[in-house]
Amino acid sequence: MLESLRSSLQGAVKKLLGASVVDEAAIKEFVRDLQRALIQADVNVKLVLSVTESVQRRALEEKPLGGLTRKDQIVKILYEELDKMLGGEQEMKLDRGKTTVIVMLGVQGSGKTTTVSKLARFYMKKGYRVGVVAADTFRPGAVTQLKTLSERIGVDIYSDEKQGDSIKVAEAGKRFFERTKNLIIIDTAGRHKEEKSLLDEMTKIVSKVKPDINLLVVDGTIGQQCYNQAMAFHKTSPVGGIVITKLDGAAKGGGALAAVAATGARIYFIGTGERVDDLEEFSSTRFVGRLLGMGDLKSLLDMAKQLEGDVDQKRVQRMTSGKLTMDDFLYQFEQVNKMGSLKKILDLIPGIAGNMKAEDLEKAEKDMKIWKSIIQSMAKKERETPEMLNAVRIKRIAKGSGRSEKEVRELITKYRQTKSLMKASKGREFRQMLRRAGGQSALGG
Ligand SMILES: Nc1nc2c(ncn2[C@@H]2O[C@H](COP(=O)(O)OP(=O)(O)OP(=O)(O)O)[C@@H](O)[C@H]2O)c(=O)[nH]1
Ligand SMILES: [Mg+2]
Repeated sequence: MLESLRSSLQGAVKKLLGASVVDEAAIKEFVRDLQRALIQADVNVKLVLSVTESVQRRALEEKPLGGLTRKDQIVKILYEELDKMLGGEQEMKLDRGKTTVIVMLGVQGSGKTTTVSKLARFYMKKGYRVGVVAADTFRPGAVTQLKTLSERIGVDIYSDEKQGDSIKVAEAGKRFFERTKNLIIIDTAGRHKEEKSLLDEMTKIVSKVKPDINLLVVDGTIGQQCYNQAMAFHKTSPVGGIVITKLDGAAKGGGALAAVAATGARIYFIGTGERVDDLEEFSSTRFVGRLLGMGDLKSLLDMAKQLEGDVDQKRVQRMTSGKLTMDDFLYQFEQVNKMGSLKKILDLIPGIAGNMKAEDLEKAEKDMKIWKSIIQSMAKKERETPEMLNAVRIKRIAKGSGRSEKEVRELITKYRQTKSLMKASKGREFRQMLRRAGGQSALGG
């Protein structure tokens, strides 16, 4: 899917990762490569410029998060900006406890009927009781098409070939399934090429059938031209979402996605082929991850967010003023450890390697676990004033935590070193570490 966009984006990233230095010139070249890739995929030029401008600005300004190299950071920025361009997370939520009625809308040949059966299959697999309604009374053969598809997937269908009024069929179908199904999907005729009559039709159906969700089906092969359809729909449909079809092999698919997202409409699904299983719930995060050929982007971004939001200000103030309790000590190592986990996720991504060595990380993680159990066996006043830890107390703590006295002593040594380091540098080191971890705002700059 979107092969050419994928390969050109990956090419740009590879080039960046292979550069010997990441200076302004390299960043600008990277940005030019991105522009070329996106424009080729029919992403609107203005949009391309605004996205790449953000990438460039952030790449030049932002300091890498702890444990990340500058290159990693730039790839992360690209992720985030593409994710934003495609609208972020936007799942279609159904309430199993009630009957949800979905009406499909869209111009001729956009893929409505196919998508009805794809959706039916998708939700049947999730255990929904689904019924579909053949309310396209306009095109000869439309009912037969839906019947054939429905038979193939074993979904119940309501149709009435003697009824020529599509709205009557839709209403009757809704009534027919209302009590036995919890999801009713209504296929409609797509006779209109232009937006106005499509919207008029939609308004009519919506006012009569009162669906819970309107789904506009747009053909992804038309690229950024999707914008107008999606915009008109988004403005008039408060309960709507969009399905973009034919993204398999569509050279302009990237443009279609970006154009629809730019309207603020939610992209719920994408169609990726003619078969009934060729439907995917759209998650821009997952999608961008695949586009860039990288690992679990979502966990990466979550982790980065956590690092950014997690700094405990009071504690930092206390620590950097030269006081340090055992809990503070543990906290500090936990922060470092989080960066370690971030590194692990980054390692899933081919071509990216952070600064930390794997063995170091493993050891730190192991130490942390041991220290945690030891500190948990200390009395509250011992944690607050570790200076009072004498031989007797050490013995007791070792016993309580199931650790050796040697390990307890090691912890205390490490604690002392950290404390004197903090004192000597007035907490500068720790501040720096947190800053690298993205805690600037919590530290006031
Ligand atoms: N490659 C590909 N083809 C698709 C996809 N979705 C639909 N199609 C094809 O597009 C054509 C039109 O699909 P339909 O589902 O009949 O479209 P429609 O909107 O119901 O058309 P009308 O009822 O005439 O308005 C069919 O040949 C489908 O097989 C998709 O995701 N990928
Ligand atoms: Mg149809």
